[in-house]
Amino acid sequence: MLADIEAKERAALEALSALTDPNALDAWKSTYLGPQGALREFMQGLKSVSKELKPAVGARLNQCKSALEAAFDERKNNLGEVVKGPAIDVTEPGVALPQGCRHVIARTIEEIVDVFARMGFAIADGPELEDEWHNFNALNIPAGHPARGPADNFYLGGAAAGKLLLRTQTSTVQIRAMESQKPPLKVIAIGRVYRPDTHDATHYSMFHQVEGLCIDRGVSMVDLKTTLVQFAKSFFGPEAEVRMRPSFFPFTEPSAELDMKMRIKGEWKWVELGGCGMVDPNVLSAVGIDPEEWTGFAFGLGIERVAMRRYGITDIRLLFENDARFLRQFA
Ligand code: FA5
Repeated sequence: MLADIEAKERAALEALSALTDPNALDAWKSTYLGPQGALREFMQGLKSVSKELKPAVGARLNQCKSALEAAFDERKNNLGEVVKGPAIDVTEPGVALPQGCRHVIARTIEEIVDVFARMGFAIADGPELEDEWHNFNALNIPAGHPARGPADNFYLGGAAAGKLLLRTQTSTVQIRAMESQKPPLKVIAIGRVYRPDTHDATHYSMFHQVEGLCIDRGVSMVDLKTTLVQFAKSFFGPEAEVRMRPSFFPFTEPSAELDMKMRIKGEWKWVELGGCGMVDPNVLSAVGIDPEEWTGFAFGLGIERVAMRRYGITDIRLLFENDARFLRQFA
């Protein structure tokens, strides 16, 4: 019987190594290791083996079973790998992953923050979803003012509900900063603002603004202009200049439109960047700051316009189309 076991084991191992189809593995297993398989037959034959030989034959059968099971497991793993695909050649050059880059607006924001931080401005923040107090009332824009109309604002639930809207300007953060901090204070706020403007080369319905606010004793227009001149020179280079044209904003008095002289395609031109002025006494009173003791200046610039001028981008829509070929140019 020992010779038969030996022969069967050899036959089983040869059959196993000849297998190439993983689906044939199960058939092999039931032929040799299954309940009706060859090994089982030997086990049943053990009954008729003489008492003296039984322990040796039993031990040989157990050894044969372990050997076949181990060989089966190994073959199964090998065939499994063949099915998964060809082995990886680690010496092949890899596939380079495309490298991303920061968006030109994100970069511009970082550069603006850097310049104002060096001038001693802290960062203030506020929500994009605002109430009427912060977007209008506290900014001296009373009920019934045309700027509060539904054509100029994204109200939630329609103008009639009129409680919450997407902020139209970062000037809302002026109010939040003055509500939460005592003067003197010197902050900038950067963020998204929303207006139902028709999209064209210089207008978008969502864009970014940088707001500046400085409240102290004896602050004047001279401080405002000095700050903006310093910003222009640090950001655009020593030849940059700013100029102010008289304008109107409900929350500043006097108010001005801010132009910067920039090099556009090699030529120096005046470009409008935003609004500015001295904080209106009504605004200071609305947040509980005594306008007899404190004065302040504020400004608000459109960041897309700054970036467009700086990088010679002629259409604002390019900034929001997410075409990687366009954006990669400014990496
Ligand atoms: C304001 O938003 C005032 N809050 C600015 C201000 C702050 C004045 C503090 C005084 C004191 P204005 O609506 O002009 O002002 O917008 C400021 C700038 O945002 C514009 O000069 C322009 O650069 C940019 N801007 C305005 N509308 C759009 C738009 N639809 N798309 C892109 N940029 C815009």
